[in-house]
Amino acid sequence: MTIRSILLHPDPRLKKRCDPVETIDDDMRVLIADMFETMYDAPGIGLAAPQVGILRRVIVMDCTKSDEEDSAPIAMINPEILSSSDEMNVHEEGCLSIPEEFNNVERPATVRVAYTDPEGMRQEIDCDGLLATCVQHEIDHLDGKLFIDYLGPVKRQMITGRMKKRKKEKAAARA
Ligand code: K1U
Ligand code: ZN
Repeated sequence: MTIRSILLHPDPRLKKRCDPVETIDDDMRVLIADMFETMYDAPGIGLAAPQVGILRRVIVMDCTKSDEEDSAPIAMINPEILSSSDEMNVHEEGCLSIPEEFNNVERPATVRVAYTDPEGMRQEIDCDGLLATCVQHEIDHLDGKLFIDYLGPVKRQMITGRMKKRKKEKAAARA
């Protein structure tokens, strides 16, 4: 398994709508294993394929809160939100492509999601709490949407400005 590089905002690949997965082959199984490795290493509770530069509809998540709880890794291929609650929930969100920036985002409190699992079986689950927030954040990545797109233009531009500066500093440190 390989830890892949995570793209940092702003990057045009993070703004693209991803294509559906047509076949679950060995390359797809390697991608999913690498995405889990990359997410746990970061560390994060979710990761979408475009964040590692692969423009396909694949996400991984593990919203287990502490080491005491059993881990609950979930990989979703071609996930779709079937229904969303009218009730909304505000949760502080972060993003591995926008490190060190956190903001409250309002989203439906519960969602029903259909997806194909890595064994090729179509599944449906009801998500609430942190899992509901995380799955909506990850599916947004597949549609080229970032959590900062829910913020006002001033906050969004401030975060993008800080990220541009940090990316320049990182590139200069590597040179
Ligand atoms: O998609 C991503 O960029 C991953 C992101 C997922 C997410 C976090 C919070 C709300 C919605 C979606 C992250 O994992 S950011 C890192 C993070 O939240 C975290 C890291 C370590 C322990 C606990 C949380
Ligand atoms: Zn993210």
